[in-house]
Amino acid sequence: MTAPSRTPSAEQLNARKAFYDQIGKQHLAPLWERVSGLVTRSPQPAARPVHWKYSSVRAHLLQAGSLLSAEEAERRVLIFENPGLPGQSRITGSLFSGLQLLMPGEKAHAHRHTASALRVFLEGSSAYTSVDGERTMMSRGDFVITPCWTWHDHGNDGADPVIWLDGLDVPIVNLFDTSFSEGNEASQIPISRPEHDSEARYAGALLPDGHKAHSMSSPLLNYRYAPARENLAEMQRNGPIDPCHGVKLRYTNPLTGGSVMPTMSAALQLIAAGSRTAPYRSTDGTVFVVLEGKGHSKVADSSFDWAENDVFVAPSWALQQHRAESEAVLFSFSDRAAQEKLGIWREQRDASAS
Ligand code: 1HN
Repeated sequence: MTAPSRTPSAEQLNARKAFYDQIGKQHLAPLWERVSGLVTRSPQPAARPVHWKYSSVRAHLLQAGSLLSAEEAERRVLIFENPGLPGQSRITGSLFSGLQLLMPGEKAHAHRHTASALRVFLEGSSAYTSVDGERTMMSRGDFVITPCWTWHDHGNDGADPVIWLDGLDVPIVNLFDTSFSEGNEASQIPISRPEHDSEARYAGALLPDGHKAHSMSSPLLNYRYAPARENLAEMQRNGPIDPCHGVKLRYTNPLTGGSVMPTMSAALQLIAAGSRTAPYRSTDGTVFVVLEGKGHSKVADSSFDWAENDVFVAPSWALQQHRAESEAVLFSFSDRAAQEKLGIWREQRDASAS
């Protein structure tokens, strides 16, 4: 037990203040003045719940398309910037996200960086991304990964604008001061493997005999929407339905069963028309992308009415509850993979109790 503390006199407080000023010049600070802000009872994210309507972001993105080329921009992306983290290019405390536009015929130059990236394809056709010599054509809802330090370039060979969502672990890489990046002489990396080769090898419940993992990321480049969507529909028919999530599938590295990349996790869930999920929270600030349906979410004190392609954020430990007006499919991603490796990830499934 600590002895009851006496209230310090004005004189004592002045003496302490003078002391803090004095040691501050030596780059020292008193923990006892800081500890409550450093070690909080529960997460206190600066990131706020936030919702972007696709129709308005899309209009701005197309406007960007008329103002500069993909070549000039290198990546023509409008950043989702969390209003609790102004000017920091972060959608949550640990993640970057934005929407990328490629106009017909445009290409995005090859480069690589230590940040890992993921993409969720939203709109357009005949677009590809190429990762370390394998090209994959992307369709709506496809989930594509670009692991750390892999060469990647993109292109739109179709007749319409192409839009996808990018998610990167840039704030994590920068927290550790480990950002490296480089461009390539070639604007496109030569294709060294047949298109969709990784799907042939890794997308079934089979693996190449004798294969050994040589990376911490999944060898599968493109997780197709169509089969995942069918799986959700069947799970929905067969049950059971999870009270907090509806039916939910996590994307995994087929070699390990773990997350697709070391820092980021992704999932796909279906919420039946007219149903409502139970209050839930977890420590991984999560970005939701609406792939199908219309609905409503409560995140902490905020309420969002969402529709197809909208994006919304549930910050760390914020209570979340979703209601689907029509059958809804939500893609989501977060830094859960990193938190689990560090042993600090938590969830609360009966979250209304507290
Ligand atoms: C990046 O390389 C891409 O390759 C997209 O498409 C968004 C945001 C920050 C840093 C690098 C891409 C990015 C990015």
